[in-house]
Amino acid sequence: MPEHEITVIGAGLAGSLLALQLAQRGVRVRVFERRPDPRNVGYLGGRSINMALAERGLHALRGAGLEREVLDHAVMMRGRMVHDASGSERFFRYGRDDSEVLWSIHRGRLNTCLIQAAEASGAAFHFGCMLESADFARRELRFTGDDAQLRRTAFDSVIGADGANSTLRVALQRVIDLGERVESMAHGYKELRIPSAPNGAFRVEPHALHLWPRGGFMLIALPNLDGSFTATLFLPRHGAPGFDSLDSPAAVRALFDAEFPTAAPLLPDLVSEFERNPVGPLATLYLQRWHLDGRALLIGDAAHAIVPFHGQGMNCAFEDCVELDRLLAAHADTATAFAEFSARRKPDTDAIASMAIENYVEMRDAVVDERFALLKQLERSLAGLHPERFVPRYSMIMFRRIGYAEAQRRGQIQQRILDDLLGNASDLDAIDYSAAAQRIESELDPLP
Ligand code: FAD
Ligand code: 8R5
Repeated sequence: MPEHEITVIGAGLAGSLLALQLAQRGVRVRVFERRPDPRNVGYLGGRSINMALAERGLHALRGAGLEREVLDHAVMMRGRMVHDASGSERFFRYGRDDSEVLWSIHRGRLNTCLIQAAEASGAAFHFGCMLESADFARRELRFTGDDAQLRRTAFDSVIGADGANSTLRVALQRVIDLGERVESMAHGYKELRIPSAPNGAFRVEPHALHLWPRGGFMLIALPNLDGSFTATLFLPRHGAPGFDSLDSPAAVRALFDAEFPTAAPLLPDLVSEFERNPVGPLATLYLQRWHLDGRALLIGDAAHAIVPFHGQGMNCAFEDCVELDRLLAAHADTATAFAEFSARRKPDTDAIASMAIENYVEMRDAVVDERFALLKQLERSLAGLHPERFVPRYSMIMFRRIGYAEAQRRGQIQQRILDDLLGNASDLDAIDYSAAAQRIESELDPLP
């Protein structure tokens, strides 16, 4: 009997990492990607040029032997630089020290690096091949190429890593009910560029994620290696302020001059970029099923696209790859591996989906709230006093690999403890730290 082969749709972040992991174990793997080879034509992403890599994603890259290569081209972000409406800025560290930081990386470079490594390990890539449809009864995939010719190929098992608008998902939907539900936000986003200073230097602190929180909306910026930043405006689609009312250069200028006076001078091409760049969608995708026995499985955004506010879409997709590779290695039967993958991952992806939505509120307005600041300060003290048991939820998501669902559960316990301890107090002078210690000991096990 011929050796089982895995076919992957999409050479994006998850597809190319999975291909690398499988090829490293000697599994036969083919990848079909709609875009041309980024190594020949440059990266035609059309998506944000940089993104935040945290511990979950880093761990996956470490396992594949790529951590060094990726970090050599990353910018360390130690914390949030919050720019308030009055024009002053305040820095909030993300972790305990420089071992707990986020890394700003170039999407195209990372993707190319993964493709290169996967191919070198034996994975076969077919670029310019767009999946059109799938016939699961005949185990056949149909693609169109650059020449618009239809091509067919037989498959044993196919994995859909073809992103939020997955074609494999649409094909699966025709033969089984995936229980799909999409929750769209009323907000959208637009990317803008902060160029470097003429000498190539950064115009604002490079080692931070910059944040201009304004209650109902916000602007963020992540650093690039070349001294520039990619900024993103998150705003309601309708209303005032809202994308649909920003319909003239004067309206765009007025919003930035009024709300982001410290950012406006950093954005020389604001108006032309505003006209040129589209408003991106923000939505969460929930499916009840991700697989069809051993024939097909969805991973990454194709299975569970989330909103961006915790910077976990890629990190979570990379964690999918680690888990799937482990299960495929452990089970000779692909159907068992796919079923176990779905059962184990679903609670975790549901948890990060809801925690990502919550971080929008935290980013866009809670950072300026008094009680919120006190609770954060108290959280930091308790984390310092009880480092094995009391780890801020934010840190569990960004800097640990404990399951997202478990991080959410422990986070709820911690939030209750914090709320009870603070009560109605307006400072931390009367906090009962021994009562806190008792509750932490009894309600929170040491983290693994
Ligand atoms: P993708 O990376 O989207 O890859 C899908 C691939 O499939 C693409 O290459 C596509 O061309 C290909 N494809 C699609 N349809 C077909 C077809 N029919 N046939 C063949 N190929 C096809 N996450 C973070 O963790 N941190 C961040 O800071 C962060 N920032 C982001 C910024 C932006 C602007 C956006 C949009 C997302 C961001 N994310 C971030 C989320 C992250 O990009 C995604 O979660 C991640 O890319 C998911 O990986 P994926 O492989 O599932 O999908
Ligand atoms: N994605 C991110 C964080 C958390 C930062 C913090 C937030 C842009 C479309 Cl909005 C956002 C984070 O808590 O201080 N880490 O990484 C990435 C984010 O947005 C990305 C750049 C983005 C989709 C547009």
